Amino acid sequence: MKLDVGASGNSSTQTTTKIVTGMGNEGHGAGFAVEDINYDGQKDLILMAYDDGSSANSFRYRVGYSLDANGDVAYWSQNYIINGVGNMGDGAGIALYDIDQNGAKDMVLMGYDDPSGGNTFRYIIGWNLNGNGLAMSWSPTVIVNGVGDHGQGAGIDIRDIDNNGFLNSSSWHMTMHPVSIVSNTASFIT
Ligand SMILES: [Ca+2]
Ligand SMILES: [Ca+2]
Ligand SMILES: [Ca+2]
Ligand SMILES: [Ca+2]
Repeated sequence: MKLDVGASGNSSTQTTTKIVTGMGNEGHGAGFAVEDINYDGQKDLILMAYDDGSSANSFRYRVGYSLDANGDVAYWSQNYIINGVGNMGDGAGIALYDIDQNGAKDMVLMGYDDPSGGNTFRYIIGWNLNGNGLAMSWSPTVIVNGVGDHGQGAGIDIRDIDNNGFLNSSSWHMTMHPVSIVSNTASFIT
């Protein structure tokens, strides 16, 4: 973890490498997010792996609470396992945002699915995480056209890209790297 990164991307200090036990034997991608999951004023770290089961894949994650300036956490949650979005993946990502703006964070898990032929971005939304990092309900899988037949990684972010007053409207935008942008409305996914 690099600390105090400047405009040049350089950092005068960085932590030692942190090694955390994984959540399976084979993976098709991984991601992380930093948010205050239990609303105690301290940031928490979510580590996610897109586990490659012999057939269906699964998302696996755990929450590390109270991330400190050394990059250490106070304690970890148990591992949570969520059904994946296909059998093969070329990358995966996680993003947290209160999409439906009800005060509780929502979690988007994305797998860049790799069937033979064209790939697809596939994501599910876990609505309204509790303090343990568990979603109250999950959306169906949403499938978005991919950007090629094979990939070597993928990621996801949620931003108000066109600055259309995100907080005052129902529209939201999700970027799936490298180039696919999904615009959506909260009403579409509730
Ligand atoms: Ca916290
Ligand atoms: Ca598999
Ligand atoms: Ca929410
Ligand atoms: Ca493919």
